[in-house]
Formats: sequence, C-alpha cells, structure tokens
Amino acid sequence: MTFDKRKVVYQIYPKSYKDTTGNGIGDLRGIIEKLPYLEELGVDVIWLNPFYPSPQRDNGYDISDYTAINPLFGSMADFEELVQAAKEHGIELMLDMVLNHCSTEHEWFQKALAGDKYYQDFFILRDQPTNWVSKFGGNAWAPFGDTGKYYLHLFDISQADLNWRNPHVRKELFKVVNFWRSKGVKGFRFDVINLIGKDEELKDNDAFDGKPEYTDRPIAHDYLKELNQATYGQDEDGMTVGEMSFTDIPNCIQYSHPDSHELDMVFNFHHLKVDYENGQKWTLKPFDFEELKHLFHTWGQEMSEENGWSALFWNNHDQPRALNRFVDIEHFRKEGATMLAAAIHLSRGTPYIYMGEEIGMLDPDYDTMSDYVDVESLNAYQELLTSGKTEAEAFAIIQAKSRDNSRIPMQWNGSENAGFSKGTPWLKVGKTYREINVENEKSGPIFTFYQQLIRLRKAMPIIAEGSYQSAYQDHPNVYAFERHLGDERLLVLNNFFAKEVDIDLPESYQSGKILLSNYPEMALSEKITLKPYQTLAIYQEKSGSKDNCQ
Ligand code: TEU
Repeated sequence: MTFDKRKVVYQIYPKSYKDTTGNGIGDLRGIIEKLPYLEELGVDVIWLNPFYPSPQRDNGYDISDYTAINPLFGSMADFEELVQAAKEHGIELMLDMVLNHCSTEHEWFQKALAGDKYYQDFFILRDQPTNWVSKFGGNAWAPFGDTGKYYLHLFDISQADLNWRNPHVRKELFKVVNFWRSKGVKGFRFDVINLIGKDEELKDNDAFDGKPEYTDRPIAHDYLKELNQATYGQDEDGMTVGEMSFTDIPNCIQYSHPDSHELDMVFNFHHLKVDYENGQKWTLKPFDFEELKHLFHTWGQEMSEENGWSALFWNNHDQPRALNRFVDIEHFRKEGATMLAAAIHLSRGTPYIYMGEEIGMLDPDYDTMSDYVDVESLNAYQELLTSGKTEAEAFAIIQAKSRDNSRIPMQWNGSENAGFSKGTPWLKVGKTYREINVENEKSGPIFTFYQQLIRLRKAMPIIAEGSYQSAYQDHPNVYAFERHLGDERLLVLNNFFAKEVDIDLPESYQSGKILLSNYPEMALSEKITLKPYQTLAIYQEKSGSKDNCQ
C-alpha cells in the first residue's frame, strides 16, 4: 500500500523544542507536552532529528548507539510514552536514520581500531586517500589509528562512513530500522541515503570535490530495495523519505517511483542553492528568482509526468530561515511567510513544516562568532579567514548561512529564553522572541494560514493527488502552477516580490472560485493585480476550456 498523500509532516529539532528539566536542552517530555499544540496545527507526522547516544560533534548525526536514547533527551520509557501519546493526538512519528556513517565512538569503530578484522570491514579503509573533499571541509580521509591506513569520512572526522558492500553491515543496519519499527514507529527519514553506494574502486575526481564517485551510484538503488524489503516495505501505512545530497531528477524518480520499492519520497536541495555564488554555500548573493522558478518547474513537471514524489520544504535544521533568504521581512514578514507556505503546500508532493515556520520565526541575528556552535560553521569561518576574507566579511557570511540559524530554541512566549528553558539554552535564543512567539502568533495570520492549508489538503483530492503543470513560465515575478485532477483545475499564483504585479487571467479562471489568498478577497477578471508577496489559489471545478496560463 502506498503512503497517504494527504499527510503533512512537521519537523522537530528535539534539542531546541522544549526543555522540561532545566538543563538547557530540549527533551522528549517537552515534545509530549507540546502534542496538543501540534494537533491544533493539524499535522499528521512528526520527524524527530536524532536523539540517540552521541558525542554530539554533529548534534546527534554522529551516532554511537543506534538503538538507545541519549539521556540528555530522556529515557526509552519516555520515548514509548511519546509514541503512545502522539497516537492519541492522531500523530505518527518519523525517526531519523543516519545509516551512511556512525560515530567513531560507536563500538563497531572502536573494535575495528583495536584490530578486529570483522569490524574493520564495517568501514571504508584504504592505503591511500583519494582527493575527495569532506562536506564539512578538508580532505575526506583520516588516518585509521596507527595502522598506516585511512578511513573515509564524507562529513566530520568523527563520522566514519559505513561499508554497505559488506552484507553484515547491511544486516546490522536493517536490524536498527526494525528495532524502531517494533517500538511502533512507522515513519523514517534516511540521512544522505544516496551516498551509501560507494564504488568498489575509489578514484580521484577533480569534479565537484569527488561527489560523482559516491553519489547516486546504481548500487545505492539496489541497497534501498533490499532495505525496503527487509524492513518498512512490510508496513501498511508507513512513510519514508530519503535525503538526497547533490542529486538529479532521473535518480529521484527512481528512488520514489512506487514500482521501484525503494522510498516513498525524496528531499532535494537544488532550490535552496539559488542564493549561492557559483554553487558555493559560503558566499553572499541575493536569490536568483529565474533559477528558482526554473528548478521548481522542471522538478515539478518531470516528477509529475514520471510518477516520482518529492518532499516539499523551505526550511530544515541545516538551512537558514527561508524568510530571511527570500522575503523583505522588514515590511512583509507575514505576507511572505504565507506566500512561501502556499507555494509548497499547494504544489505536488508532501509538505514539511520546520518548527517555528508556522509562526514566522527568523534567523537569530547573533552579534558575535562565539554565539555559533555548529561544527560546519566553525570550520567554514576558519576557511573563510584563510582564503583572505576579513573577520567582518567572514562573520557576515556565517550570520547569513550558518545551520545554527534554524537550530535556535523554539519561541513559545515572550518570557526569558522564549519559554523554551528555565536553564541556560545550549544555543542562544534569537533576538525577536519577545514579538515572534507562539503565544502572540497562534491566532495570527501565519499560524491560521498553515492550519487552513493543512485542512484544505485533506478536503481536496486535487491538492493531494493532482498532477503538476507549470504556468506563466515567463513571468518575471510570479511563480505559478496548475494542478489537474479529472476535470478539476487549480491555479496557484505566487508573487515573490515586494511590489504589485499584473497577471492576465484566462477565461476559464475568471469564473473560478478563490480558494485561498493571503490578502482580503478580490474580484477575478481578465487582468488582476497581485499585491506584494500575494498568493492566490483559484479553483475551477469543471474546466471545459483549453485555455493556457501564459
Ligand atoms: O545533511 C546532509 C548534507 O548534505 C549537508 O551537507 C547539508 O547539505 C549541509 O548541512 C547544509 O549546509 C545531513 C543532515 O541533515 C545534517 O544535519 C548532518 O550534519 C549530515 O547529514 C551528516 O549526517
């Protein structure tokens, strides 16, 4: 059975959601406490970032024990209670499975280091490093103890890549997924899962820091089929999503096509690189609307035609807030937040909401480098200085691009520490929490708009199931698409700019019904004007006409 396309996922970064113990770190009981809030929002699934034992070099993506709870976040009893309590609120859990690599503190790596040959074959060891660059900076290989060999770490030096070619490794990892299934978990998010299929022969490659040597290799698809069969493929109503690093459309179709029996859906990141100079993250550039529009149209169209399925998102724990990147927040935070939401929730795919997005949270706007803690940001700052940037220039880049931007504590109210913790938060709260917080925003336009989007998706099959058709492709300011289901049509217009823009409406939509907008009702006619950051969805129940939206 295929997953339910009416479902909406909400992502929680447990470390920053709600601290109930006063240790400054969010915990599982904090999530239990907030389930009524999540039910009110209307979400169906919550994806939790890793909460397993970990030295926290990469905030839990460096796992040292896959089947336990890090005491920082609570106990296994708390987890079991969370699964149960969530169910009572109509919510399922989705866990983060980091199966491409484990922490060098994991017993597998420790045994390997101690000379155990069986466990040495759990890792990717070579006599000579290749020229591949780690995603967190520097060479991707590090000396393996004093053996003279090197181990591969595509991420931090403390995250050793696992050798999926070894069937024992696959068996161990499948056991992990089944362990959590046995706890009642039906959703899984697989971290960088398109990197698991490294070639047997590892070669130097100057292109893209070596990425083509280990990304989207055909064998990754084989491993996913095997994973599917050995674990979640047997579940009736689960949901799986793969995070695909540096990927392409044909592979994503294959990963998510129902006949492939690999995954239900895929994340890709191309649309979040449209403000990168020459594809480089640690640069400053205003976003390129043409590129964004082109990417959305190409992915939307091709995934629709070939029956692939995308996870749709603007924010996650690795990205600065989309509001800071795409919107004039000084003047149009609310309009921008709601427009961005509609552009995704009404499109074809499964929408993901990252905690705080539903209240229009912003980047923290820290004042000094010492407020940042993320390993990637700290490495990047040093590399920027080495490359000749001044401290002020390097800091401005970190401020705009750091992953800490989205990891700041959730803003619950205007009291100290934003109501997140009674202790000292592990990461400083953002500057805006006295105004932007759940207490203030819950009856406001952003939160209620998200509720409406979630409700509409459940009520209207065209939103959950309809095909995707690009519209107004040449419009310089508007990203627009149509959804088709039988005779039904839905046109969604999104003005990405802080100014009014005109649209010529085809006849069939002039008599349509406005399903949703982030501005008060307007009359439909041949020519309409969209206000700054306006989103407008027009529904036509029986479109007899073949009018094109140009
Ligand atoms: O991120 C995958 C990834 O490719 C990152 O390099 C991402 O593009 C980058 O962080 C953006 O700057 C996943 C997790 O989401 C991330 O939190 C982990 O650090 C990473 O895998 C390693 O497990």
